[in-house]
Amino acid sequence: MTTAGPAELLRRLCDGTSARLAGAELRERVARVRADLDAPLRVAVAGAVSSGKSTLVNALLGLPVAPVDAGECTFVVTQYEYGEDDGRITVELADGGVAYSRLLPGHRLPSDLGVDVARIRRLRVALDLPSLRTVTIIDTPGMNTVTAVNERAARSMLFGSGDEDDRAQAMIYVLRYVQKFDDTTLAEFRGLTDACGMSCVNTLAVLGQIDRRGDEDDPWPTARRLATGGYRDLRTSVFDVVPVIGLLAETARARPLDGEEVAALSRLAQLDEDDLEDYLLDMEDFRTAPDLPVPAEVRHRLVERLHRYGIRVAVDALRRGELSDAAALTALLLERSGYASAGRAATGSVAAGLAHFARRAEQLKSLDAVTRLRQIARAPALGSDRATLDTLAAQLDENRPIATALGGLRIFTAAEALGRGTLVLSEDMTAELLRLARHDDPAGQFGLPAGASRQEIAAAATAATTRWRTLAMMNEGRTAGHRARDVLTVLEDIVIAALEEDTGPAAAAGDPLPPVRVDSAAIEVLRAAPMVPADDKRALELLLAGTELATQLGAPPGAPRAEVAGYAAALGARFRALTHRPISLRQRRAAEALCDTYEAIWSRYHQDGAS
Ligand SMILES: Nc1nc2c(ncn2[C@@H]2O[C@H](COP(=O)(O)OP(=O)(O)O)[C@@H](O)[C@H]2O)c(=O)[nH]1
Ligand SMILES: [Mg+2]
Repeated sequence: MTTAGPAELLRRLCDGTSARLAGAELRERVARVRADLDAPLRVAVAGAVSSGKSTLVNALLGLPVAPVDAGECTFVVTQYEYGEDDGRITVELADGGVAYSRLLPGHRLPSDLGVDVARIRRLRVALDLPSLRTVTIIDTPGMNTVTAVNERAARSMLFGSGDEDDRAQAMIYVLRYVQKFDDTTLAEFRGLTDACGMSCVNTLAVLGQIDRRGDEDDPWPTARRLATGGYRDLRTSVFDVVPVIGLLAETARARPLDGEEVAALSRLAQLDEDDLEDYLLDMEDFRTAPDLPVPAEVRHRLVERLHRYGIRVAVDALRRGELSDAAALTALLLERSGYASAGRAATGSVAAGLAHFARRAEQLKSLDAVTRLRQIARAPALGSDRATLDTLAAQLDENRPIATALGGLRIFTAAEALGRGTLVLSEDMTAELLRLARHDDPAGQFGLPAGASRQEIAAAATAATTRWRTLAMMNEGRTAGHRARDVLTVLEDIVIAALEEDTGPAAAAGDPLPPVRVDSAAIEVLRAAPMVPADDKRALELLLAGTELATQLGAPPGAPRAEVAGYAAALGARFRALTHRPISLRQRRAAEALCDTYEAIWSRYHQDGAS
């Protein structure tokens, strides 16, 4: 089970390919894929102009670095990445040139970089933040329409160039003021994620500025309802839909209120409640009213940092005498921003979504690397380079060992196919697949409570395998069939893992299980085939010779049922891999017959063992 991870396999593939390529340009492209596997995951924050992207970026970084609202830099793609030389800015120019600059004191981007903005392709800002060791955050200029753009144009707008190598590997998409998800919004959103190569495994949708929605005192109940509905509508395109008040998160995490501002809020808290409420109805009134006991300039800052809801939250708490100091106020604002959800839930908040990306960084980078390597393999090339690229393509073919070894990525590929419509599923199986893709722990993957036992997990996974095996068989030879097989294989791995951990002393040996009847004609076909690996031939000989089920499968005599089932599942998977190799139709039929035999043993004894 614990073989080299997908990223490691891809690193080796890149190295092997580079070593054989003669063309410098091709070698360079492969080298970039390789380098990105070792670099932090690139997460782009995208969305319409003024949706609150830069505000959210500041909250994510915990620094007031991204310029909000005005300023030229807001039109430039800005990448915040880990670097020990904190504050260094690399200005990448459209013509390939590079210039350097530095952040201003207090971690602020200067409004003038000494270069005409039109010439800038991208800014890279180095920050010495531990959180950036796993993810790089990209602030994007945003766009106001997503319709009728081609892929390249969509990507250039988002990531600064249509270049595949600059593409983000995950995306946080900020939606503003969506009161409901109508069909046009949904279609646009799906079109955009598709064009950017994003899917439900690497896209998080954020409902921003929820404090500006509606006119209730507490915007949260509506926001949560909207997010839940949004997830239902967007679930095949996004991993989660989370509400946040980016402004409060930014204030709490990146620019806490100073003494003057806290004092001003205390003075406002002493005013008559209704009077203050009247002023707050119109932010412009509040800012400019001549008769308030706080300087207009400070009020202006309060509006900028807290806006109406934040001011109300702070003033209410101060009135009730709940805030002892500025730190308590910051904590309250952070809590009300909804930035982080309670506990360590994988879903429900921006912080949880980002942590989820960080945990899956290796897998998401691998997914991106596979896509890019497939593209490179299709590039025009001559002579030996053509042969090298063809080999690369063959190794990435979805039926080959490397793709099969990409483990849990297979769930992601299936989830992507679901989003693209190449895999069509019933409501139940859609939910099942998305749960598998969304959760990291087996219990969560099967919708079981967190403390579910291995037996419960094995039982749920086994029940799921039945559904996916049927689907795979109904779609044999088609994309949907391949994807269903992918899911099936992952489910079987989960069953095996749950069973393996279960074969402790408690699982005592019972009476030997009766031998299974074998299809000797099929076995002979495979034993005669040169393509069949020696190990598999040996497994076939055991199947013929064994006098009890355990020894037929190569397990110790008298092995417990659960263990026998595990052996059968592993053998079933091996012979299924064989059906994907270039063998004759007759050989394929034989391999399939053996798969069926092993799978039948596995489902019979596993289910007995679980009940
Ligand atoms: N009330 C409120 N205002 C916000 C929020 N997030 C951003 N803003 C304001 O919206 C404006 C645009 O924000 P900005 O981050 O520059 O948007 P961008 O163009 O998407 O980068 C700024 O004035 C922000 O202060 C929020 O959660 N609540
Ligand atoms: Mg911005």
